[in-house]
This record gives sequence, C-alpha cells and structure tokens, in this order.
Amino acid sequence: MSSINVKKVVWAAQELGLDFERLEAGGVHGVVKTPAYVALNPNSQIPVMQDRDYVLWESNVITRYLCAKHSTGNLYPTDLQERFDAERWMEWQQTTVNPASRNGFWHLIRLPADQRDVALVEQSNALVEPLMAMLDAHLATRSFMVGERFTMADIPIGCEVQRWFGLPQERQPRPHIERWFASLLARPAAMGVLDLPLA
Ligand SMILES: N[C@@H](CCC(=O)N[C@@H](CS)C(=O)NCC(=O)O)C(=O)O
Repeated sequence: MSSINVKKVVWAAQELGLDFERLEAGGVHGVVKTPAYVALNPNSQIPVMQDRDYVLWESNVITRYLCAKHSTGNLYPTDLQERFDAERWMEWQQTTVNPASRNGFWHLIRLPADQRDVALVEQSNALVEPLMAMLDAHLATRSFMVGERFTMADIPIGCEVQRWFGLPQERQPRPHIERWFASLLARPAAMGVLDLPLA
C-alpha cells in the first residue's frame, strides 16, 4: 500500500478495531476509471469508503467520519476547541504540508530515475523543512498533536511524517517529531501502515 491517503483510512479503521474489507484500486491496480468506481468517486481517486449505502471520498474526511462514528469523545474530541485543534492540523496536512512535500516524494520515489528532477526536490525540501520546524516546536510541549492523548489529528500528520522520514536524503534533526513518531510506530494499529516502505 503506497498511497498516503489510503494509509490514513486503513490506520483509522485499525485504531477503531473495525471489521472492514479492502479492495485495491488506483496506481498499478487501475480500477479508478471504471464506471462502477467513478459512480462511487467521480474524482477517480483513492480512497473511497462505503459504509452500507453511504459512500464517502476525501481521506481526511473519511478519517473524521470513522472516528466520529466509533470514537466520539476519544479519537474524535467532543470539546469544541479540542476538536477544532484536531481539525486545524488535519487541514494543515492536506492543504499546506502535502502540496509542499509532493515533488520531493515524486522525484525521489515515484517517478522513474530518468524523469526525476533534483531542482524540484530541493524546492520541495526548502518548503517542507520550515513546516517540520513548526511541527517540531508544536510537539515540544505536548505528547500528541492535540495534547496528551492520541486523536484523529495524529493520523494524517503521522502518514505525512512517515513519508518525509522515508525519503532517501539528509534532513534536519527534529527530536520532538522523532519522539512522537516513535510513539506512533509503537501502536499496534499503525502496523501495516507506518512500518511499510514508501513504494
Ligand atoms: N484529496 C484526496 C486526494 C486523493 C489522491 O490524490 N489520491 C491519489 C493517490 S494518493 C490517487 O488516487 N491517484 C490516482 C491513482 O492512484 O490512480 C484525498 O485525500 O482523498
């Protein structure tokens, strides 16, 4: 499983102890352009989730839905400010860190060697390092993204950091992110997600 967005959903489902069936699609599996798949997700992207008759796409939203349905008051905070702290960091992952890190991942991992562009990797790194400095400072004063317990916010950021740490290149040391990420790796529900190679 190589999609960061699929990883989030699988990890959330595992944290929640859900009994789920996973059908491979996207990338080498194809499927996403078939009429049956497009009917579920007109974006032709993975992941898509089906809960009986209810269909949902957008990985962070699926993560929220599963946590709200099965873990309100825990993974999905009920306190409004705690909940929106979690929402804020999930949004940051999707709208700020992921676009910044995209070229680094594609040009070090995804693309064939003859299509890789070192300049684009360097540009991406220059965007990501300050974001990692910010995340490191945030985690210096709390155990998890939103205080002292694991919540839904740790899932997308954890998947993003797994990708950043997995890139075969030098990076600045980030002791607080490293401590937090080690605690995520120790979670049984993160196995089959955070422990897998990037590609
Ligand atoms: N914002 C969407 C993005 C989904 C997305 O970009 N999915 C990629 C894989 S990470 C995809 O489906 N690419 C086409 C393919 O794999 O065939 C989400 O978070 O679910």
